[in-house]
Amino acid sequence: MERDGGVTGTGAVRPPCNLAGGRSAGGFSDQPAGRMATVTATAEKPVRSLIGCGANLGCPREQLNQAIDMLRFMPGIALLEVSQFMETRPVGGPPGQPAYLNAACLIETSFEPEDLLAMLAAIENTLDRRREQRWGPRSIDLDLLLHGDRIIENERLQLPHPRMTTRRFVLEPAAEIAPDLRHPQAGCTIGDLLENISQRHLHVAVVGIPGSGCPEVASAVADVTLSRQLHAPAALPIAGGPGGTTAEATAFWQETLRQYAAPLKRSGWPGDPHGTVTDYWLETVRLAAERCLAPAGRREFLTAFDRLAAGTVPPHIVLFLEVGPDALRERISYCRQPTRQSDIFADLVSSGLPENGEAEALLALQDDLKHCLTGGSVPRPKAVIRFDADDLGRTVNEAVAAIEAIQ
Ligand code: A4P
Ligand code: MG
Repeated sequence: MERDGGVTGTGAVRPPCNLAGGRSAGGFSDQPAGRMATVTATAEKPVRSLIGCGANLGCPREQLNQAIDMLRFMPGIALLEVSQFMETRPVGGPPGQPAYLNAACLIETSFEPEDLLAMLAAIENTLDRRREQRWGPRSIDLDLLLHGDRIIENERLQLPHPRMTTRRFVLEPAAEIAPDLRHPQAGCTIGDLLENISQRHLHVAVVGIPGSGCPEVASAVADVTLSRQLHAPAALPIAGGPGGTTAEATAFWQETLRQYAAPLKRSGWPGDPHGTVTDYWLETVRLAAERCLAPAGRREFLTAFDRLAAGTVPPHIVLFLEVGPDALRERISYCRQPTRQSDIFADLVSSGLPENGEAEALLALQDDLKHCLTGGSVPRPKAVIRFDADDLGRTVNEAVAAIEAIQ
């Protein structure tokens, strides 16, 4: 990859000049840059980046305009579009925060996404951004939502932005300026993502292996959103489930599939605006059966699966709970105690606790689910949000926030 020259910012921040918000465009600027970053444009050709902006402290409109002007005059960045500003209810974080003002910007740049993120952080710092509390009130927040079709996951940067697919405060302004921009993981456009969360009766599936907390998280989300709840109709026998070549095993998995598919039938699906929260996904049954059955039985099962799945309502949103090996083993040990006081993680018990506390069978299924939801070949739900499910309380809060963001 060719480096096309360093860009060193030294100039002063321009005063706000677009107090009403609204569309604006600009070319690659030759103005002196703000005093904020030393970066190098390294991508071979410019890509389009989508930036989400939010503020709910100080003078949000002024801060948004200042941030946008800093982007406008940043060498190496072409500001193509700016959305209108939208007042939104705070999602997540401490209660009693002021309302947010949110917006989106479409830029074109040759900067690498890591450099761009550093520049956004520098703009935030210039505008007195304090980081005292996650999702706490802020003078300005600039999130890198999309950067071409780049998919990045490391400690500093996640691309696409991991929480954008259910956030109306992100998707509405973004769809105003870039409805046709593609989200590389969802495999659809920003406009499609907005339409996806605007269904009259949403189907939200909380997905994970037994012991990841799906029933618990699904109940909390359903309670907060006044949604209908559908629980897995039967246990998923992961460890020691019937397998092999026997007709009995194939019949067992087909019956389990039938039970799981029945409540999701298109024909009986409600149309009211409250939505449905399920604590299972039909694909989990397929993956579990595929692990258990021998090739002949698997083929027969998959034929039945395709026929039944076609008549069901797939989830619009998947909340995928990923539990780590240590937390899972701890939960298995807890469930083994005859004197335990609560029926938390009861799905682990009913799915047949793995022998000797070994969690490998479950973790292998979790890997299959992850592959399916992040890179597999099956048609994926448009909105998939992953959660580290080791701390159940935190998972509940974050899952509820992800669904509240739809409003
Ligand atoms: N980071 C990783 N990937 C990215 C990315 N694609 N873009 C890292 C930006 N930052 C990314 O961010 C925390 C860390 O995320 C950074 O160190 C960066 O390296 P932060 O801005 O310091 O803190 P934060 O914004 O509080 O955390 P987070 O988790 O990014 O929050 P979100 O998801 O940005 O949500 N409600 C309304 N109505 N409107 C809002 O704008 N915003 C939030 C913040 C919550 N509720 C809101 C709104
Ligand atoms: Mg942020």
